[in-house]
Amino acid sequence: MNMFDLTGKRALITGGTHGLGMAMAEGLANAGAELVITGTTPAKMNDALLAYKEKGYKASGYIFDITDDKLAAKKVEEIVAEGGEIDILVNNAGIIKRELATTMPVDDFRRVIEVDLVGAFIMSQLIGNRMINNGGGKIINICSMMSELGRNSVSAYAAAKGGLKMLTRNLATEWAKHNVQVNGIGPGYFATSQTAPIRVDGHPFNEFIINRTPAARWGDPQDLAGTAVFLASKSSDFVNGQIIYVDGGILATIGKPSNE
Ligand code: GCO
Ligand code: CA
Repeated sequence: MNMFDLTGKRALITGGTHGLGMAMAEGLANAGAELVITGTTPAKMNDALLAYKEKGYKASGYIFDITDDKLAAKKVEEIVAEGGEIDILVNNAGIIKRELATTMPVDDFRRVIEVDLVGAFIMSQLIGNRMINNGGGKIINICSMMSELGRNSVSAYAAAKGGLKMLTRNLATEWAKHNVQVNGIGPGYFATSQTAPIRVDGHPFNEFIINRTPAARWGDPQDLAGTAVFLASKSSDFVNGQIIYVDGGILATIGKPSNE
């Protein structure tokens, strides 16, 4: 018996049209899962569905804003009616605004909390209730280094991702007895479009991250797939409320001077 087999499972990945969401979706699909992707940009969705199809995965896409709870409720009904219940939910959709706290517009702060934290709650409530009725399920919240650490200019994102870590523990507390495992993945610094502006060659942040990461490199989105499969599979049936940091060792160390 393959302890990581996801055949017959349906996985919904929010923001699964690109980046880390896409890499995790592909990992789940390689393990046998059928994909349901949400996004907010039709053009990106078309490209993503084409890419999934080319790789031979079964995937469908739905465009909606996860922070609109009434709309999200309708969409989840539609998703289930069209293809069946969701066994695995990956709360991956997220945004970031980089601005020092002294000048961060309050509306930007609110929006980041809405998408990265409230959106994950809305989707967890909608699908978690169904999982409880169906006898179980898996919820994976995509956290961050900023679930643990601060950094100049990301106050809203850190507040949201720290909140998402605690939401993970709280949902695990309430739902473990219903056989719904709620856990998180905390990616370190990965090469995605989100980090593109700070990853350019010669940018001081690029060197800083490579020096700050014991593995001495940016993460490749593929580095997340196995952890996602583990947390989506029966191998993690007694794992509840954990955040697995996939960070090349960042959280293990205080770091080192730039000349070492
Ligand atoms: C930043 C980065 C991070 C990463 C990631 C780290 O500006 O510091 O964008 O926030 O995206 O979440 O774990
Ligand atoms: Ca099924």
